[in-house]
Amino acid sequence: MAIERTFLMVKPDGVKRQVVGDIIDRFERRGFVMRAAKLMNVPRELAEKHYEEHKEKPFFNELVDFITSGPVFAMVWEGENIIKLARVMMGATKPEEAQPGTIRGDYAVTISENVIHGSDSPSSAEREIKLWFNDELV
Ligand code: RTP
Ligand code: MG
Repeated sequence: MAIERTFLMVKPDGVKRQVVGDIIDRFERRGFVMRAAKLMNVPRELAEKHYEEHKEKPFFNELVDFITSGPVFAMVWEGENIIKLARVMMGATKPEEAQPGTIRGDYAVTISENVIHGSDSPSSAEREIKLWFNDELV
């Protein structure tokens, strides 16, 4: 298994609830390495590009409204098999399927305000890292 990079983002609800430190701690304890990070307000155009795979879904506007509603903490993390393992650490999208011990299972009870985003495949990771960090990568 090769060393991978993934894009993770603490969503506005997670930043407001001050769980950024806990989330960083979980990934550091697992042995992953942070390669880039920034606290930022999300321009609507960036949010729409980020979630473009969902643009025909009924929840798209609500999703973009939510992601642009307050600062997010965007990050690039690196490690062995991190794309899949980060998704496991995040927990399922549906709150009733998010296991206790996962980030969403510990913090989220709704499908819309679910604390964290993580790339879902190598191609998404590559696209999202370029989209959010462009030339800023360390
Ligand atoms: P994310 O992209 O944010 O990491 O979440 P995900 O992969 O677990 O889920 P995805 O299917 O990509 O959906 C993106 C976000 O859209 C919201 N959603 N709402 N109302 C609904 O049925 C619904 N379905 C999805 C969620 O907030 C999800 O994180
Ligand atoms: Mg997704």
